[in-house]
Amino acid sequence: MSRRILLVNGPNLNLLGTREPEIYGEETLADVEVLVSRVAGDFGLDVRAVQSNHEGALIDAIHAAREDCSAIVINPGAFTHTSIALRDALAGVALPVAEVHISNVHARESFRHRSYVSGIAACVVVGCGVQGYEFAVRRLAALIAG
Ligand code: CA2
Repeated sequence: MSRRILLVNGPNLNLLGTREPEIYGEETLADVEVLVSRVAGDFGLDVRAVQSNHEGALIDAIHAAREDCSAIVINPGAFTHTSIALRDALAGVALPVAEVHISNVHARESFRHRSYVSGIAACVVVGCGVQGYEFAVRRLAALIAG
């Protein structure tokens, strides 16, 4: 079995740490990728990190994970609330998925309360800041270990 996790960050998450620190904190996307790689490394897992502002590019990256990944950590950004195509891609690759949201989406606008991804996710981490990515990796590592 592959010892790799795919880390996917969706639209606008390339801006992490540059604006809205009161909602998303001060850490950058690069900080998140370092954190995820470090935690995954503790479990003997490596990480392929992808960020895109384009729905199709995210779907292509998810499809490619079938070849060489054993789990997916994804913050789908605003596509969480809109994209059946992203959900279908995640369901289609049949890998365990951890859905992460840095902010507590349930304490925000009602349009952020619905997730098309949660129904096919192995776990959902919401409102824990970027530490949520760490929790997601730990949970997936446990699931992969069986
Ligand atoms: O809380 C999360 O992680 C979200 O997935 C972030 C998305 C938002 O649309 C979801 O409802 C919840 C937005 C990401 C935008 O990130 C930015 C970070 C800094 C500055 C501007 C945008």
